[in-house]
Amino acid sequence: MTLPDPAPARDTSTDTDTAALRFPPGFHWGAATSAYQIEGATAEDGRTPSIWDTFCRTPGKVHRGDTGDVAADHYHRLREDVRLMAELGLTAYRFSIAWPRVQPTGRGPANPRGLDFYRRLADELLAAGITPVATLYHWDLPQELEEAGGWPQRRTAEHFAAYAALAGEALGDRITRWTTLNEPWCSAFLGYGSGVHAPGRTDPVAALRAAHHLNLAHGLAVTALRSVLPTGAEVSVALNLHALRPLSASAADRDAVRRIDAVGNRVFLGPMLDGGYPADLLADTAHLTDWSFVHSGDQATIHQRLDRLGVNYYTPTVVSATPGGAEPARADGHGAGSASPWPGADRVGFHQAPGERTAMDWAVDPSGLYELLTALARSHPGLPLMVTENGAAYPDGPGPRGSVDDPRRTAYLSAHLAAVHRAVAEGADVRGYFAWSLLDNFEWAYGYTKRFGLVHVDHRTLARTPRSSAHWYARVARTGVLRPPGVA
Ligand code: IFM
Repeated sequence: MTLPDPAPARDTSTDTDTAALRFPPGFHWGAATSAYQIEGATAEDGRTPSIWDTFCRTPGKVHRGDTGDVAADHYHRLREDVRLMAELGLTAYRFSIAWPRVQPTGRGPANPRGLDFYRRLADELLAAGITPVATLYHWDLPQELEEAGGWPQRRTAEHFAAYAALAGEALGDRITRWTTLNEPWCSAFLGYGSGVHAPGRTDPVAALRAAHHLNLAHGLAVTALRSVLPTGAEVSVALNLHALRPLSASAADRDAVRRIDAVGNRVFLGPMLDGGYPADLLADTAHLTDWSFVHSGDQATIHQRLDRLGVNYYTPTVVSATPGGAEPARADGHGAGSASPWPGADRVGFHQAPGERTAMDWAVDPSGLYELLTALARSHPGLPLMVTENGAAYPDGPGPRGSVDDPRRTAYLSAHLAAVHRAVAEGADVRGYFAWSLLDNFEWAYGYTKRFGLVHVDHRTLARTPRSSAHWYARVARTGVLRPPGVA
């Protein structure tokens, strides 16, 4: 995909439309989570370790040595959490299925107790009038598959397709909205490139191989799901697309944008939506690999019709042709690392976007979301879009009366929803919005230090308290109308 001709970086943090905005009827109002970040119960009912269980126990990888062992204890509080969702007026809930819970070790037969948890979750959601939206892979590769080579190995894609068929077959009577992968860019380039995510490898060629096998896994899984799901079921993928800005209008900075667009966006959009890897990506990485791991027929396997494309967005990325600025791994928002997560673009510099920042140090800039949605609507007309993640970390906790006031999160969500509305008004077919996240959770290498929840979780007692942003979001979800924060 070619992003719109990028404009030089500017402060767009106040680009918010403050009039009351009505969303289309049937628009999904959701919240999203992922298994390892909230479930806990990592050693219960037959679940085996994933690469994140191992990574958390590797000294120095995760802040304070935090783990997902308990997380938000959602595994034991499923009913309470669905009740909360109903109180918040959610019409859809996006969660992920833990591969090592439903198919321990990543191969072979299903684990009935693992499947049962997701059956109960889906049943509770359906009884509350909330549409379940399941993601098959949100980064928790069974450790045994990593030991057999992980995503750089082709077999992992084949195992993933078998897991997709198994999950679809067992749960497809209740769950009809499926997403193959969440943010495969993070799995490939943070997991195998910069090493700031599990499994923590720092090998650019392994990262490119992983990206291809994640693409292949997606294509195989779409076919596998469609062969077992009822007619009318929807299949999608959720990509964290980078909204890119050059530091200046110079030709060199614009070329840096092209490089990052290739290895950040088009490495997935190309094969999934357009039927092949972009020529400039192959050229940029030719000194690293000849891409012979792409076998004949792979591109056709990956290029599957999708019912939705999920877009995850938090902040824009500002790049220049000269190294420098913020550390690359920080500027792309996922922790500092010594190795680059960008094969073929090592000499690109990353810079902070202007404007207010969240607790992740990410600039608040809703115009990036608007640009991504309108660019996708132009480049892929007829493909419905979903905002599958968007949100902000702020540390706000309970005040003296026990309530949690988080006006900055409300302002963030409101401004981004206004950007979505603007894209819809200009013709983008956006079918829903999922706030990240329902609950405060395990924020990967940051451990429990970053809080993204609409609902505050006391990590000691595990008590849940909806923040003021949750009450505000509930009003928007119930009415389908976005009013400026503070206006009833
Ligand atoms: O918490 C993560 C999530 O798992 C994937 N998308 C980005 C979120 C915030 O960093």
